[in-house]
Amino acid sequence: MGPGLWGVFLSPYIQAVDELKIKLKGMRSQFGITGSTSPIEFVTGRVKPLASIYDKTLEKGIPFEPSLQLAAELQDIAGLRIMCQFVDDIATVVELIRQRDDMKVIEEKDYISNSKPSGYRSYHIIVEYPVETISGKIEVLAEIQIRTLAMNFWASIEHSLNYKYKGLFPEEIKNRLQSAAEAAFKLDEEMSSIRSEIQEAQVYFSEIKEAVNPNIRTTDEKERE
Ligand code: 0O2
Ligand code: 0O2
Repeated sequence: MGPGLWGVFLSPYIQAVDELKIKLKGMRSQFGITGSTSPIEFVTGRVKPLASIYDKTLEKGIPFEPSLQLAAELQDIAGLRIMCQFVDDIATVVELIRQRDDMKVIEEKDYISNSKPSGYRSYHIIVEYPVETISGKIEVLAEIQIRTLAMNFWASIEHSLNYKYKGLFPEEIKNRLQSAAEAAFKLDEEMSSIRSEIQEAQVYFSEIKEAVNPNIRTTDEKERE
């Protein structure tokens, strides 16, 4: 198989990543416009490099050639990543994706409730996404990984160490990574509790204000009259 065939095979994936990046970033800006805080901190995307596709075909024991089998078994050739500040934001983003009708959710993997043995945590959604090409519509699979900034920090460090040790971590490094994953989990929990504190404080603050001066009405109340 020459690179020409790979170019043709990968081009709808490039298109899908570009389009999905715009759409997911669009959700972020819409929250900005409506003045509400966005559950999305930032979005990244990539098409799986050929070298990684090659490694995956060896792992899975499938031929390294553009094929329907490859497209079906490598569900992350198109990969999007959504980073959130708080763990709760992840469920909000998942729901937003489920509700869209420009992509179809095929599978969800909850590595947040059930973290991987490595310590990895993230929420994965496989979607089917239609790409319009000059020779018609092609449905491609894309993997959307949704995680907090802390989960992302851990995963990116672990990923580079994994690369260095080719997956064969010395026992000590493995243990340290697992405890670092615990620490990241604690950080997320702490941040979540601060977030609810802030929200409780805001509700409390507005109640006090109303009690102190009942003549001050909100714009909403005025509009209802
Ligand atoms: P902005 O305005 O900074 O949000 P492209 O290079 O065109 O293919 P893109 O999206 O620029 O596409 O690159 P990529 O690598 O997919 O995504 C990188 C985006 O994620 C960049 O934003 C980075 O600023 C943002 N990013 C990366 N790390 C962090 C981080 O730790 N915190 C925050 N807040 N953002 C991060 P953009 O898209 O260039 O635009
Ligand atoms: P890369 O370099 O990110 O592209 P699969 O291996 O995909 O056939 P599985 O187990 O169903 O089978 O896939 P999974 O675990 O749902 O998703 C795989 C992707 O999740 C990985 O892609 C990583 O991006 C991420 N991931 C899963 N486990 C770990 C982990 O322990 N550490 C880190 N850092 N990331 C993880 P790739 O293709 O492995 O790599």
